[in-house]
Amino acid sequence: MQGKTLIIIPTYDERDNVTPIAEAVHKTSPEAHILFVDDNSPDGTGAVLDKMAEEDNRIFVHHGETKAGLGRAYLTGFKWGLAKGYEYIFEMDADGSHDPKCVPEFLEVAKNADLVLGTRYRGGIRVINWPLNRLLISMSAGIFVRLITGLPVSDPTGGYKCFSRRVLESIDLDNVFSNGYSFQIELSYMAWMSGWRIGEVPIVFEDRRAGYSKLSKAIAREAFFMVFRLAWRNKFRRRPKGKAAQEWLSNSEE
Ligand SMILES: Nc1nc2c(ncn2[C@@H]2O[C@H](COP(=O)(O)OP(=O)(O)O)[C@@H](O)[C@H]2O)c(=O)[nH]1
Ligand SMILES: [Mg+2]
Repeated sequence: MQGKTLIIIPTYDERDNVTPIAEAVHKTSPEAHILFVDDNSPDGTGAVLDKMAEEDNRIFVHHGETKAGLGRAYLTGFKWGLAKGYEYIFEMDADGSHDPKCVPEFLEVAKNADLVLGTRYRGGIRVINWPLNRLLISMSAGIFVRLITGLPVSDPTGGYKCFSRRVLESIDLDNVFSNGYSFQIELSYMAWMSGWRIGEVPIVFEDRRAGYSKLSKAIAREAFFMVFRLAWRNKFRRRPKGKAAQEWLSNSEE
């Protein structure tokens, strides 16, 4: 199963993180392939990645020209992964906040779900080393998203997730409009609205130890407005249409 798995890791100034993250992935998922999508990082991450890809045929690199945002990096990665025929396509941060040890667990849950989300907040709060205000914003964002859109997940802004290829094939990737935290919300929302089953895996999220965060207040603001835009696009209907809704309801009762 792992042989069909691709893990996409977007990078911007992550020179000291890329080697440890690839090693950690391959320690527990030796057959998984990794695609790094680097946006011409000023710190030279791209050159480190080229060397890694040269030495390990499970590692691939895509070089973007300029910093275009997390969402754009993932869309590039998704298209690459679909074209190469991978069955499971993951999103994972480069900075160690998403523990690669959980990959096999995501794949296990993916046997009965189409999209699997890592969750920091179901059954407790598992966030290490975040200032309280950041935690509160993140948790309130989750409640807000659920209220406005109906998306029934416990951590909609999380960025550790596993898509089955059928989910990505069903989404019009050229029409995804958001780029930061709302990119995560938008994709999960579109998958749910299409009637795909969503599973969750509890994860422990630890703030990065090396490098700096690239996600800003402007990106959080973007997410706030995008939630309304998404809901508006579906006329504020808070559940999938017709047959899809019934399937979802019967699954959620399991
Ligand atoms: N390719 C690319 N990667 C990005 C960009 N912005 C952020 N990233 C990567 O996305 C991941 C998450 O970003 P991070 O700064 O850790 O966000 P935070 O965890 O919310 O503080 C990291 O692997 C970053 O290197 C971007 O514009 N382009
Ligand atoms: Mg981070």
